[in-house]
Parts: sequence; C-alpha cells; structure tokens
Amino acid sequence: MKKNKNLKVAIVMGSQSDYKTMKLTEKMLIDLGVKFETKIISAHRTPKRMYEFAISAKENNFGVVIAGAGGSAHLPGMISALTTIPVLGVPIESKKLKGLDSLLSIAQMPKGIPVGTLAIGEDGAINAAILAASIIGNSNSIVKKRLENWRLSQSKSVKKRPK
Ligand code: RP5
Repeated sequence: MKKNKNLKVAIVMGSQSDYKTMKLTEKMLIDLGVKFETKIISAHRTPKRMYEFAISAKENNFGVVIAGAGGSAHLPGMISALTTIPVLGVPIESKKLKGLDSLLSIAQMPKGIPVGTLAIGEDGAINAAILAASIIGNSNSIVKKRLENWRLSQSKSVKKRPK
C-alpha cells in the first residue's frame, strides 16, 4: 500500500470546557511538527456533526483522531464505531468523580470497537499527542525523526543525581 506522508491529526473534544486540557495536545503536536485540526464535537449535543466528521475523516486526510471527553465520555467510542482510523481517548478530569468516570467510560469499550485510552487529564492529553506522532511517524519520516529527537532530549534532561 502507498504511504500517505501528509496525514493530519484531528483533535476533537466534547465541550469548550475540555479545551484547557486539550490545548496541551495541540502544544505537543506543534513541538513534534505534526499537522492537526481542532474541533468541538459532542456525541450527544451535536450528533450529526460527530457523524459527518467521523465518516469523512479518512477522505479528509486524518490519520489519527484524538478525542477528549468527560463524564459519560462516549465521544471516542462513537467515533471509533464510525471509522477505522485509530482513535485515542483522553479522559477529561470531571468535577464530581475526578475523571474516573471518563477513564472507565473510555477504557471499557466492549470488544470489536477499540479506543486507545490515555491517562486522565493533562498527562493523557500530552501522551495522546506523543502516541499520535508515533503513529503518523510510520508514514512520515520527518515526524519520526522529530519524535526520536524529542525523546532523546527528554532522556538527557533527567539528572543522574538528585540535588
Ligand atoms: C462532556 O461533558 C464534555 O466532554 C465535558 O468534559 C463534559 C462537561 O461539559 P460542559 O458541561 O462543561 O459543556 O460532554
């Protein structure tokens, strides 16, 4: 199969309130030189928008979808049901249950429709970008190299002894 070197990442989130977390995904993707688009798509408030996005994601050149959602957090699973593009779910830290609801909802997909689930909140948002870069890097050598360099500099930044 021919490799598409221009695949982008879609960052989607259920609400404006998720953006303070998902901004970190954007920042990390910028650092890694990965192209992306960001949208608010709610599975329950804008189901038609979600459907249209998911069924056209492949033809719109998206290679990975990162979906942030909180509470019952069905957005990543619903998108994954509509496309075979890899979907990574970021459980947003909810006020009442501190994101445990979001985490379990995203992680506990029944067999057949997978969602790659990251950690709750900021760590998950950042790791989703790194994992997306890793997937995009399979078909884009520039992104792969940037990811390798980023990981190298992370390793170098760890001091050998505590002060
Ligand atoms: C979910 O409900 C969103 O992903 C968000 O995390 C949560 C709360 O949304 P708002 O009430 O802040 O719009 O759909």
